[in-house]
Amino acid sequence: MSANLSVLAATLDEAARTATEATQLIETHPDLTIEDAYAIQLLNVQRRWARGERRVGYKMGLTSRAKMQQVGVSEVIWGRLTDAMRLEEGGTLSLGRYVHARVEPEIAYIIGKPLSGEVSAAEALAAVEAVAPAMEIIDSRYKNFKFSLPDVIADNSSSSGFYVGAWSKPDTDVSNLGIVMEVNGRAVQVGSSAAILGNPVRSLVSAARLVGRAGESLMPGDIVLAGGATAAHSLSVGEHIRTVFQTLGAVSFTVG
Ligand code: OOG
Ligand code: MG
Repeated sequence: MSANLSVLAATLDEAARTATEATQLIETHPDLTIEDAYAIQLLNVQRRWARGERRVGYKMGLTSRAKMQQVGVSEVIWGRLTDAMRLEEGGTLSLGRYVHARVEPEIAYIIGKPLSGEVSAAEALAAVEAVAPAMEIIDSRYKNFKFSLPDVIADNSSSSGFYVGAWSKPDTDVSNLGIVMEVNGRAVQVGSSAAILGNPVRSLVSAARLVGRAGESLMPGDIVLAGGATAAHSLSVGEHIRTVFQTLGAVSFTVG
């Protein structure tokens, strides 16, 4: 199977680089396991590193019911972030670089102390250096944004970009913050950070466990995106997206 995994990885890497749709891997490989899928994800992140991108952290996915329902997959997943995915807050996003990009409100953590394996919420919080409001650009490479659990994991959990706003102190309470995502001034998604596993710190606990299982650790300086708090919004050219987070501030960009 391993020779095959690199062929499958190459297909997804090509789809991401050229912003073209790919067919779901399980259509041709119905036996693809979760383990295979994470192996494919790692192969493609290694390709990115080989092209000069740098590791900057992790993203958690499907940590809220709204997200699980929107994509029809209900397992917490994770992916890897590189510096090339970081987008300039307040800038213009070129939609042509993506297959069918969506945006979702997230909470970002920056890690101050290594964290891996089974940790308590208190231990996870103690490892946080700062928290910030964030938005993630997700762009499933699969046709119609439709995928199975192994498909989405192999596709680096749809990760393609992220915006981070101003950092706040690590003891800022982000357990239940109101969130409003606006498109051209009109609210399109309204929610709370509590939608993220009841408290976004639980996403950090899951991140430590899941990356630990893969032999990795959340490291000082790493950014961790806790997962979308609401369903994602499909982007169109001309939209100004602004998400306001109670007490943390706002994050915005324009779609060009
Ligand atoms: C999968 C990625 C999920 C989140 O925050 O829940 C995700 C997808 O929706 O394409 O990033
Ligand atoms: Mg997300």
